[in-house]
Amino acid sequence: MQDLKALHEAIISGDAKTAKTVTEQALAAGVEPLRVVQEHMMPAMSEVGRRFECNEYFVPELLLSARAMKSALELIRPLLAAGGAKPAARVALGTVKGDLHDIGKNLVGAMLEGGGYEVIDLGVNVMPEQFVAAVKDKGATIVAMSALLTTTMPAMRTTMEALQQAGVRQQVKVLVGGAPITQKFADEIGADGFSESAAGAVAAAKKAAGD
Ligand code: B1M
Repeated sequence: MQDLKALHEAIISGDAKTAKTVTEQALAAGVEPLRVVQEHMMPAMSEVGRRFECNEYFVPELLLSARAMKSALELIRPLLAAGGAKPAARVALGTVKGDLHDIGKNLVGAMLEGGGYEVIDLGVNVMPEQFVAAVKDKGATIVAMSALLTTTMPAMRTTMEALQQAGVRQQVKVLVGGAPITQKFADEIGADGFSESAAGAVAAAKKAAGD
């Protein structure tokens, strides 16, 4: 059995090399990819967040931990995304304006791809107009927005308004998620779907699209 405690520790200490090596070994030993993420990587990031909150960690430590998590996630992402047949729909995915957090968004993208969706990843700090353009010019029928900061939650509402003003709101389903987002907030801004986890995003997309 792989000692995945080492992965947990590597993420907390920002040791990308060890995080990658331990993940490689775990996957080679047949540990289920989603288990590695949910049971080891995400709790490690929660601990990093806790340390940041009580001033034990500062932004440089957050960056190192995020880099360690991303390097391990790079190995897992293709495995989560594998197996989709023909795309169910095209999803424009991004972290909203003002927000640079992309680890959760990337996981959501991988899960959606694994669930058979074609994902146009617009990246981070995505302006409302960029979401609109993805619908108009790239034919996205689902808009999926992620926010990690309470201060960037309003950008979800602004994006909803931009979709409305551009006359494309009726032709898309909008999904929202991210640590501070709740079903109540999703309802308030008129989103069609909400999920608190990356795994749940696929079910939320299917439900919103009536699949
Ligand atoms: Co920042 N940060 N950060 N940060 N950061 C948080 C979010 C914070 C909670 C830390 C804390 O105080 N405990 C706090 C926000 C507080 C608040 O808003 N109330 C915070 C802060 C304050 C900040 C800065 C303002 C710090 C500063 O500069 N003073 C700054 C803001 C920068 C900006 O965005 N403009 C900042 C910067 C950063 C880094 C760049 C250093 C780095 C991000 C690196 C990166 O993403 N490339 C970072 C990190 C790493 C974190 C924490 C520690 C970890 C986030 C993470 O990756 N989690 C975070 C604390 C925490 O979460 N415990 C924190 C792991 C990831 C898998 O989970 O993203 O929640 P998460 O995604 C989940 C679900 O939320 C969901 O699925 C995912 C998997 O299940 N989900 C969706 C996400 N999107 C979804 C979309 C969906 C559905 C589900 O449908 C569309």
